[in-house]
Amino acid sequence: MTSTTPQWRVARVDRTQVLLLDCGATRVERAVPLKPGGLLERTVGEPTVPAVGDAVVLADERALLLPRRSELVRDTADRTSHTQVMAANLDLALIVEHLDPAPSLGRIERFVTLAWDSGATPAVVLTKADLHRDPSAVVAEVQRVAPAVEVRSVSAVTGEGLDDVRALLADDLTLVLVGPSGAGKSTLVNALAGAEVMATGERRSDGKGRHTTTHRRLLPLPLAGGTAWVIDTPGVRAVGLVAREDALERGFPDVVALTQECRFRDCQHDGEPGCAIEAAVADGTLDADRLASWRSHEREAARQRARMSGRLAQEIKAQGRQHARRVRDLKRVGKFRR
Ligand SMILES: Nc1nc2c(ncn2[C@@H]2O[C@H](COP(=O)(O)OP(=O)(O)OP(=O)(O)O)[C@@H](O)[C@H]2O)c(=O)[nH]1
Ligand SMILES: [Mg+2]
Ligand SMILES: [Zn+2]
Repeated sequence: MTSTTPQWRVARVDRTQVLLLDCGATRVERAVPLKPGGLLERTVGEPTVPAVGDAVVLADERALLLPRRSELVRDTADRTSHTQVMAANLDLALIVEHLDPAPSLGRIERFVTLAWDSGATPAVVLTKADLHRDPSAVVAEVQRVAPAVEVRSVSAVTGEGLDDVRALLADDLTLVLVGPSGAGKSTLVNALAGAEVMATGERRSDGKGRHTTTHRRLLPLPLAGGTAWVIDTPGVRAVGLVAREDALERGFPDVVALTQECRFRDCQHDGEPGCAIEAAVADGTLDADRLASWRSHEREAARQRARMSGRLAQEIKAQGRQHARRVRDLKRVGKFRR
């Protein structure tokens, strides 16, 4: 084992407690109660809501969260600007979609942007290859919306493509699986582990109940040369974007390269002369849908950023009001005394 793995990591988060996993030799699990509000103390900074994958030190029976080296954050589409940390301390984000029914290219694009923003490397895994006539055609289609990202197809039924996914893993690497419900995330985890470590959506013979994943979970994943750490997550349909500009640039390198060829640096790609984007759409080099995605990602991320700063501004204003009230009260007391 390498020495970089922290001994304790958050394996599951519930309302009132977290389950810690000893990632050293023992693999012992241990429940630790949370503070009110589901918070856990940190070694640095205010207490925070823990995320699966967080590294923890236990000191005098107290659990302290260590700083995160990466986190996958999505917008929960709340009225307020609440965001949710889906997983922490990741190296690889496997974006899992089924080949049949057809994968959602829009969702893949969004997850690619989120993954680049998280600090992890995205890769796309298209499952249920056994149900599709021509997986390589879909791989090529997905590759177009995910340039510079590994795209693989697998079948948990035939085992086809599993080695291609294993090739992305390494000792001590942490990966998360994200994608819609029924994509086959838990099935893929089991296939990689070579054992049934997660319950899957297999319909029971009595036709009752489906074992969809309800909690995010960190598990050890034994490899030929070591152990990787895998985080399985419940399916998500919609992916709210929270992204910095550089994440968008990494998700859309094809579009960004073109913008650099526009005549004007601040080109809005809206009828300006010498616009390389419009020229590329006209000659078919750039897909109009791809351009539309890029524009909508930019708008959404900008909106999310504005909401975030709006909330921050509101908090500061509220603090200011409180302060003003206090000053007023003090003055009133002062007047009263005089
Ligand atoms: N034919 C076929 N079926 C698959 C494959 N992988 C998964 N399935 C089936 O797809 C269904 C859903 O699989 P799960 O692994 O539970 O899907 P999931 O992504 O974990 O779903 P959630 O936990 O709800 O997010 C199950 O019935 C699996 O047996 C595959 O490669 N081929
Ligand atoms: Mg699952
Ligand atoms: Zn332009």
